[in-house]
Amino acid sequence: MKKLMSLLAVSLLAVLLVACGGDDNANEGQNGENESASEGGEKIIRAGIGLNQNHPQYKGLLKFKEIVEEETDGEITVETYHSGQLGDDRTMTEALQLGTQEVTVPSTAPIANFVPEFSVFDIPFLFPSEEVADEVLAGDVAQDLLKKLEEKDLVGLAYWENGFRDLTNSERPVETIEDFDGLKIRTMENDIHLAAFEELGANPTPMAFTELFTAMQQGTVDGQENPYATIYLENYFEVQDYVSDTHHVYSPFVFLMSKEFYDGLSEEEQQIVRDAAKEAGEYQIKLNREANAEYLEKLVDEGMEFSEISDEERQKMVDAVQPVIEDFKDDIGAETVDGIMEAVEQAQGE
Ligand code: KDG
Repeated sequence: MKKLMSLLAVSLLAVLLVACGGDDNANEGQNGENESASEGGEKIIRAGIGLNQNHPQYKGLLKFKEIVEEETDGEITVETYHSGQLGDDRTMTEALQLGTQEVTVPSTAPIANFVPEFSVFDIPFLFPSEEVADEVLAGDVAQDLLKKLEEKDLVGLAYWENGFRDLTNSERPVETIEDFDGLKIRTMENDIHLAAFEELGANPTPMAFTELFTAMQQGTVDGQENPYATIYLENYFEVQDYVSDTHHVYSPFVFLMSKEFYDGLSEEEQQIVRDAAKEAGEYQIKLNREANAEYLEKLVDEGMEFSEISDEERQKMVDAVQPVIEDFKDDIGAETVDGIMEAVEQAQGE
């Protein structure tokens, strides 16, 4: 009953927002008074994300809008929504399945609730670098995973980048594995993340991104983990004191489209949205890496205390979470785990 009420509340909010045409600046000229994804032949893409308008993810979405509207001479228009205006990663993905929204770009972690194989990317310490991640995500195993989404009425058009995730908290500096002890850490809604932080000695709790800032502000959780760009651009330095370069997971984003909407496009339009998602993705990843390189310093300027994790301590963390891989291998699918791990080794030239 509670889930139905919250889904109804989110849908009502989403409809109200769409009726108002979303982010006024980005959706100028939109009449907004439409409930369906097409108006008099013109097709409308309602694209929503959880992060705010300053994040490279939103800049990527605006680039997608620019390309699609240009390439289709306005036959397809894109309305963009940020900061969870249309809901959180799970409710927006469900909206794509229902056909009440056309695009969202969640992390792989919440997508695993729809296609379990996507949890492979949330195996801690899987990717040693962004370069290796790029090569693996462009590879056959990762590209085939995108096709699995169609079984769930979703179309995966491209991988974008959230990035390497780092820990913040308001209790104490985290430099050793012992420092995790009992910390109440918010994780994304993903069982592997929960299990990994339990193995590290923390007390993890899954939570939607849209609830995170308030939870830290009210002390419901002590900390969280996200890339530096998100920590800075979402102002987490206002409610967190310590940041550590745990780099414990590399999070890809997946550019998702509603299959119902995609199937309703002409072949030419399908190619345009596919190419646009890729091109805008390359642009987003470039901005994202510049942001993540720049924002740690800004976090320290804002008063956060930075702790560098030594290789020795990081190895202890890597060892501590190894059981998680064996525990979840069957849930994810052994073929997918072996395929991605092999691709990581090949990309590292081993
Ligand atoms: O827009 C994407 C966000 O909603 C989410 O994926 C961010 O990494 C994230 C988190 O911690 O939930």
